[in-house]
Amino acid sequence: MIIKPLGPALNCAGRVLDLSRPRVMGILNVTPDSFSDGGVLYSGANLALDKVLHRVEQMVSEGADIIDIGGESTRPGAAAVSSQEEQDRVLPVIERLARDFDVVLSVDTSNPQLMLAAAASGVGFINDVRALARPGAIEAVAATGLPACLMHMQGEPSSMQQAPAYADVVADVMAFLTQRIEACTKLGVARRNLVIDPGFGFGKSAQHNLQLLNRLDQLQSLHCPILVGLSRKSLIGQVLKRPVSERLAGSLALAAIAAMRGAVIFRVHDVRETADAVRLCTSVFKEQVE
Ligand code: 8Y7
Repeated sequence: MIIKPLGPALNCAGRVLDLSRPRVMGILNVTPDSFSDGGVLYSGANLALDKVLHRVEQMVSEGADIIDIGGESTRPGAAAVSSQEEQDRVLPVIERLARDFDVVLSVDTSNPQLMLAAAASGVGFINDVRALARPGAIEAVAATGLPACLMHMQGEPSSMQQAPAYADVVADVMAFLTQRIEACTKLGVARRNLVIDPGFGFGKSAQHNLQLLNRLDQLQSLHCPILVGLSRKSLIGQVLKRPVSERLAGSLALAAIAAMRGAVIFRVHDVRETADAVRLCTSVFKEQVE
């Protein structure tokens, strides 16, 4: 089934992100231990700011609409970092990028203190893999007035892949997101500022991920823009038996399917290739070259 992915617009701290066409969110991990690109922006134990700036420049030139900056690895089995360490990793990068680039910055965090500090430093979007469940997170987002992504996860990264189980993964994820949307609107987050994400790979077996992707269009009934993160994920490795470095074609195929099922924001490592793939999807829906 193909459903038009036409969406509203998000006001990201004054930069308007029009969702009538798909948008690409480029991943910037300022962690020494992320799942597919851990440590590439480091020189030994220290973050190399010149590498960060070069990487962001490259993603922006390749068509990234949003840069998602994360300081806590959420790969399966990752250890938690302290709130202070997370802020020390992320805030200087946000401050510098906000000065140097004309692009929406997103902070990938579950930490309300960091949400507030990042908003004060110029981010325009909050991406929380814990769907604002930490105490004070909803209030923090409400105070910033920024759009936020609510992602579904079963369990915590340290143990989420041990035995994921659902009655019906699509129904369960939808019920969870519905409940989070209600909790957010009750505490003052505007509904138009909420984006939803089924959380591919977060407490899900390969079959759960396949069911969620094939039935992603059902999430459109929640009337929030849909964000997906499928880039290089283990689902691709499980089906194709490819290592992380050889998952580009698989990532693009899944992005195209997600676009056909109504996703509008794509969180990816490979910006240029994904932008091309989803632009072609849009051309097909619209039956128009532009
Ligand atoms: C996702 C995400 C990651 C995702 C959203 C990875 C931070 C793992 N995945 N955020 N973050 N959605 N919203 O493989 O799927 O990039 S980290």
